[in-house]
Amino acid sequence: SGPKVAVIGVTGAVGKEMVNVLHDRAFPLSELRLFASERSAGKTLETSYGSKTIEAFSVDAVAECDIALMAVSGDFAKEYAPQLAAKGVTVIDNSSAFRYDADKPLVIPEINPQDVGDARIIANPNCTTAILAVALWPLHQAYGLKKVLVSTYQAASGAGAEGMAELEDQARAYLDTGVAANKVFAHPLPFNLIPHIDVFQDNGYTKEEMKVTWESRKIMGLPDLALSCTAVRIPTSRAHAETAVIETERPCSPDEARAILSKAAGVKVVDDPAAKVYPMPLNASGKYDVEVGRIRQNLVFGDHGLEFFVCGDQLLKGAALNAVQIAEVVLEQRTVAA
Ligand code: 2RA
Repeated sequence: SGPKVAVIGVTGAVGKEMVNVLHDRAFPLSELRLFASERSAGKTLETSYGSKTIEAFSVDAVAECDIALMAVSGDFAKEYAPQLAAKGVTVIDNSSAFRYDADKPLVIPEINPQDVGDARIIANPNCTTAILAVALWPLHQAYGLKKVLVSTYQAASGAGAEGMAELEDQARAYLDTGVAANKVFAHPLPFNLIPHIDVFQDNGYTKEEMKVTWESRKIMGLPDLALSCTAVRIPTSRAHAETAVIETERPCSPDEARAILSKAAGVKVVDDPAAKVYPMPLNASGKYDVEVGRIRQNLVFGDHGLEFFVCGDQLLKGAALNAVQIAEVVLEQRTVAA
């Protein structure tokens, strides 16, 4: 009686995690179908649901399902998500294709589940935005956000399974030969960092950086929020880290902020610097909650400012988990299965 669910792009890093998360959260599906390109069709994938055969994507085949989780390129999503929606499928899309369309909700369930409404296409945010916003939102509710300055330290997984593989291959090659050839990233990543993610815009920011501004505004319903970001790729595997400095409308304190964040959904406070306890990508990997620590009064904004460090699994809260949480919201809000 539960919905039939399709995962499209199941051979990618995010697609695989979508299947794991559906199973781990016991999503009440009646059938799970896995789709990828012709190249992977017919292959068997070992999943938490057992061995499953991958099907070639076609609109007609996916239209037999009620919900489709898409982990594909923006171009693919632009072409096919509307066709699936027209056939009654609820599409949750991980690409950036629809995030900025005024008539398509962009949702983080801890923040704006009400925006799902009766939309047939729901956009999943960029990983960097999701990990940041889930920590910013409770602080906004308590203090009112005035300005936000963000710096990111982003894992190789943001560039997909190929990015993770390139980091490992390059690290080995670099140690063996002193040379690391790069294909996925603009430069060698091991023992380096690259202040360049996605394409440069006319204003000097990269698209990745602008995504954090545009998406945070839309999700939190703060169209004029002053937020800027510098996004940097670093040689970690699958958890993004970010520093945020916030200026607040009302006075704030680190102790109170810690108490607020400890009660916030999707957030775990990890903050005992004296014991060397703070968020780190290795510890945040594989976790659903984003970890927040190094919470302190910001030196520039004084009692109207805080500074903190947040780490979150790029493939989970940054992608697959948030997508499955949106599907859960859809089920709470409407009947999707016949
Ligand atoms: C990255 N934000 O880390 C991108 C992936 N969505 O490259």
